[in-house]
Amino acid sequence: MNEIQDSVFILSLVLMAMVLSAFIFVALKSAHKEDYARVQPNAYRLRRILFGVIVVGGIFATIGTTRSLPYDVQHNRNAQQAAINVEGKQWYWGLSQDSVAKDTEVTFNVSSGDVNHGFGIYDSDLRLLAQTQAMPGYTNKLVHTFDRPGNYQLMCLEYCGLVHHGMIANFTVTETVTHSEL
Ligand SMILES: [Cu+2]
Repeated sequence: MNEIQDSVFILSLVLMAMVLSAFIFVALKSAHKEDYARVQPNAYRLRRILFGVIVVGGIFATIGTTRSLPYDVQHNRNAQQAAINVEGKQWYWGLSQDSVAKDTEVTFNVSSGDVNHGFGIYDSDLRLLAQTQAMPGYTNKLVHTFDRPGNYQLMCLEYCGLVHHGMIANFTVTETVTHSEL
């Protein structure tokens, strides 16, 4: 993953350098006067070509990159499934179940009993793994598969009042199925 991020970073730098040099080129040339009627046809032709390149490149980039999005993996990898109801309230999380076995495809049905909350799942290093809105009168489905056992934390991601910061619930992912999950 880091390699991808590194190459995206370098690619961004290269593209930014190209945009910057275009600006510098235009700024340096700005004092130079040219007959518009003579320049126009060439410029329009160049614009058409560039537009075509961007459209075709965009189609290929879309096809090439959407295939590696993780959404499909969430839904297909596991036989084991669980549905957990989550209700956010000032200032706690009500959970129908607070542990699952690893590699379970968990569907969190997230709602709120009062105001808007943000439902975020963090691992033990406090890395955000998945999140969705917890809204009154509406249920958001968040599908996540925990591939490592351990202690996770569910935290509120949207300021919801005085004790927003205390709106934390523990969530356990076990190596194998335990009694409380049956
Ligand atoms: Cu909150």
